[in-house]
Amino acid sequence: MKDNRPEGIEQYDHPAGGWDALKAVARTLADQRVVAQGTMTLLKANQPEGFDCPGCAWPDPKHTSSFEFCENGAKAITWESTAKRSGPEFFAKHSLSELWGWTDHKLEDAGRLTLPLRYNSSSDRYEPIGWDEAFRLVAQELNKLDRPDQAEFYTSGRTSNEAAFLYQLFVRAYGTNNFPDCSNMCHEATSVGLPKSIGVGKGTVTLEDFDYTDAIFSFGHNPGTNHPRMMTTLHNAARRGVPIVVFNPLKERALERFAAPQDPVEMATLSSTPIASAYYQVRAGGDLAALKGIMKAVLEMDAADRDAGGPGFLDRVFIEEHTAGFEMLRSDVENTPWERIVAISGLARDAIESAARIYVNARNVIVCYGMGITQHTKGTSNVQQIANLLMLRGNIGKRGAGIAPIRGHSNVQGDRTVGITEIPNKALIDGMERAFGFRPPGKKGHNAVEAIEAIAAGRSKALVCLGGNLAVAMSDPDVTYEAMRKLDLVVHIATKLNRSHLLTAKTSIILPCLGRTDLDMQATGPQAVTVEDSMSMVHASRGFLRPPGDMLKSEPAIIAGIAKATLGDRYGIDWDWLVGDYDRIRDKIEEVFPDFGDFNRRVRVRGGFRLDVAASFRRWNTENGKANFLVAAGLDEDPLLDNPDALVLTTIRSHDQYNTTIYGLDDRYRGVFGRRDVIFMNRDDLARRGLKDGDRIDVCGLAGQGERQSVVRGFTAVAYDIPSGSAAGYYPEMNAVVALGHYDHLSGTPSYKGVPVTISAAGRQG
Ligand SMILES: Nc1nc2c(c(=O)[nH]1)N[C@H]1C(S)=C(S)[C@@H](COP(=O)(O)OP(=O)(O)OC[C@H]3O[C@@H](n4cnc5c(=O)[nH]c(N)nc54)[C@H](O)[C@@H]3O)O[C@H]1N2
Ligand SMILES: Nc1nc2c(c(=O)[nH]1)N[C@H]1C(S)=C(S)[C@@H](COP(=O)(O)OP(=O)(O)OC[C@H]3O[C@@H](n4cnc5c(=O)[nH]c(N)nc54)[C@H](O)[C@@H]3O)O[C@H]1N2
Ligand SMILES: [Mo]
Repeated sequence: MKDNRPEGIEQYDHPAGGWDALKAVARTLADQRVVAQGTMTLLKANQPEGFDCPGCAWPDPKHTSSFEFCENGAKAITWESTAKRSGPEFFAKHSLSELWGWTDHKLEDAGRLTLPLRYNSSSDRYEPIGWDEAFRLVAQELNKLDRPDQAEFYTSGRTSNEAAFLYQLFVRAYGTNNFPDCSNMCHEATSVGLPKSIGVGKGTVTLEDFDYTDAIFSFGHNPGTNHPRMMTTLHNAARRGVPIVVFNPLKERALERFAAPQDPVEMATLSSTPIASAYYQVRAGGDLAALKGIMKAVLEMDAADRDAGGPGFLDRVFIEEHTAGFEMLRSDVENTPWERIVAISGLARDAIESAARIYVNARNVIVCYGMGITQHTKGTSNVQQIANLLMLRGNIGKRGAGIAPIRGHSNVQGDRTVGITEIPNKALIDGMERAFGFRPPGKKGHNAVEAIEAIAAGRSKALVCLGGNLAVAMSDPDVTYEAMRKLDLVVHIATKLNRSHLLTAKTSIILPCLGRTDLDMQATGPQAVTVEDSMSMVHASRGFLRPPGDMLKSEPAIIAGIAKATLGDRYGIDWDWLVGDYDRIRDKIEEVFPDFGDFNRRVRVRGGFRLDVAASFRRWNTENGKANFLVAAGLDEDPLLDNPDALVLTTIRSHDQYNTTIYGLDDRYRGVFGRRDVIFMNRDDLARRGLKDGDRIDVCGLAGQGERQSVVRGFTAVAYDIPSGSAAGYYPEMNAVVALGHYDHLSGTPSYKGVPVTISAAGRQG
C-alpha cells in the first residue's frame, strides 16, 4: 500500500502520452508475441496502402503519410494480429462450463478463432464443423421460423461498408428490419437527435476545421484513452492558444496535459502541453442543466450588450435566415431558474458564466462530445441542446465551427450509412428496389434493447451477430444472459471468443472471420474494404497479414454463404459473384445510395472522399427546411434520483480495454493498477455513508415500479476527485446494476452514464 491508499491505487503524476505510452506498446507487443511482425504492422495503420486502424473512428490527417503514434490503436492492432490461436485443441480441452468461469480477458486472450464450430451439449464443447454444413444449419433454422421478424441480426461497428451492405441486403431479402446495432448503445442519441435539429444525424466538421477554430468545447469524452489520435489535434490547437473548455465529472489526465510521443522536445525534456484552458467538473447527468445555463448566460450577456448600445452576441442574421424555434428556446431557457441549473449541474453560476464568456468571445466554435452526453435518459435532448448552443452564434456550416460527435467503433458511422438501421427511410427502400428489383419491408424493426426484450419474451427465436459481444455490452446481464439461453439459434461471426458465445441456444454456431489486418483473398484477387470515419470521410482499408488459418473467411464471404444457403436464388441475387470482387458490392452501394457516386474511382484516390453532409453547407434536410432550435422539457434525469440516498453512477472505460475486450487490469491515467473492482467516489459522499477510502462496498441499482433490484457486491470505494452526488465504475462490470428498461425513450440508448444507485458498506444491503 502506498500512502495508505487501497491496494493498487496510486497517484499518477505524469502527463498523458509520453514515454509511458511507448512502454505500454512495447509490453503489448511482447505479450501478444508479435514483436517482429507487429512493429511492421503498426507502421501500416492508417496509411494510404494500409489498413484502417480498428481502434476508433477519429479521422486521419488528409495527406496521410506520417505515422501517427497511438498507444491504444497499437493495442487494438496487436490484439487482432496476435500469434495466439484458439484452435481445435483448445475447444477439445475446455468445456463451456469451465470457460464460463474464465475472465473476459482470458477468453479473448486464448487468441484468434480458426475454424467453424458448433456446440454439442452432450460433450459441453464447441466442436469443429465444415463451412457448408454450418451454412446449411443456419439456413435450416432461419427458414424454420414462423416469420422473418422472429430473427434478430446484430451488427458491431467494426464491420466494413461492404460486409454491412451485404448483410442488410441479405436480411431485407429474408424479410425483416430487425437490426439491433452497437450504435443503439452508443451514438443513437446523435442519429435520432440531430436530424430533427440540423437535418443530418452526423457531425458537421472536418479535421481541417480544427485548424480554423477559435474555441473547442468538449463534453463527456475521454480522447487520451478512446481516441488518442485526437490528442494530436487538441495538442496543436492548445499550442495555437485556442481555448479548450472541458465538461467532465472526472479530471481526465489527457484533457489536463499531454506529452505528444511525436514531439522530440517534449519527449526529451519530459515536458508536456496543458490541454484544457478551463475544466468544469459537471455532475454526471448534469449536462442538460449546464448547457441551458451556458445558453442562459449567453442570452443575458447579449441583452446587456444590446442595452449598452452594442450589437449583442447572437448571430441574428443566421437565426433569421436559417432557423426556426428561437423564441421557444429563449423562453424555455429564460424560465429555467439559476438555482435549479446550479443544483443539478453541480457548477457555480459564475463558472457557467465564464464558460459562456469564452463561447461568445470566439468567432468560430467546435463542440465535441461523446458517451457522457449520449448515454443518458435525456441523451437525445442533450445532443439537441448542444446544437442549440452552436446555432445561437451561427456556429454550424462555417469554417472552423460545428458539431463533432466523436464516434466509437471504427466503422459504426459507415454501417449506418449503408443500411444497418431498424427504421428504413423511403430513400433506402426505393434505392434497394432500384438496385435489386424487390421492395424490402418497411415495418420498423428492433433496436438493441427491443431485440433483447423480444428474445426474453420468446417473441424472437434466432440471433445472428456480425461481430461484437452483445450480451456483455447490453444492460442487465441477469435478464440478457437468461434471454439468450432461450434462443433456438445463435450464430456469431467473430475473430475471438467472448462471453456471448458461451450463452448457447438449441443450435449455436461460431464462424471465424478475417480481421482488418488480414489479407482478404477472393476469386479475382486480394480485396480492400471501405470505412467511414467520424467526419464522413470514406476510404479504403487493405489488410496484408497472412490470416491465422486456412479455414477463415471474410465477413462478406460468410454473409454470402449464409444468404445463398437461406435464400437460394431468391430475387436473382448472385452472392458468389458479388463476393468475388468487392468492386461489384461497391457498385451496388452506389446504386442504392447516390451519395456514393463514382465510388470505386473516388475511393482509390489517396485519403478517400467525403460524403455530402448538407448541414455543413447550411442546407437543412429537415421537414421545414430550417435548422430547428428544440426545447428539452425540464432538467431532471430520472425520478429515481429523488431518493435522498441516491448517487448517479456513470460507467466508463479504463485505459486498458476496448469495450468488452479487456486488455489488462490497469487504468494508468487514473492511477489504478492491477484491478477493476473499484468505485470512484467523492470524499463527502463517503463520509456521509460512514465510509472511507478503501472500504468494501455494495452497489445497489435502484429499481422503478415493478423492476428488480440488482446488487454488485464487494467492490472497493476509492476516494476520488469527482463531484459530490456522482460515482464512477467500469463498464462492463457495472452493467449488472443497469436495468434493461433504463434508457432514453427517444433514441433507445441505455443510460449507462446515469445509473441511479445507492452505495453502502459491504454486506449491509439485502
Ligand atoms: N481504447 C479504446 N478506444 C475506444 C473504445 C474503448 O473501449 N477503448 N471504445 C470505442 C467506442 S465504441 C466508443 S463509443 C468510444 C467511447 O469514447 P468516450 O465517449 O470517451 O467514452 P467513455 O470512456 O465511456 O466515457 C466518456 C467520458 O465521459 C465522462 N462522463 C461520464 N459521465 C458523464 C456525464 O454525465 N457528463 C459528462 N459531461 N461527462 C461524463 C467520463 O468521465 C469519461 O471521461 O471510444 C471508442 N474508442
Ligand atoms: N455500461 C456500459 N455499457 C456499454 C457502454 C458503456 O459505456 N457503459 N458502451 C456501449 C457502446 S458505446 C458500445 S459501442 C457497445 C459495444 O458493443 P460491441 O460492439 O458488441 O462489443 P465489443 O466489445 O466492441 O465486441 C468485441 C468482440 O468483437 C469481435 N470482433 C473484433 N473484431 C472483429 C472483426 O473484425 N469482425 C468481427 N466479426 N468480429 C470482431 C470479437 O469477437 C470481440 O470479442 O457497448 C455498449 N455498452
Ligand atoms: Mo460505442
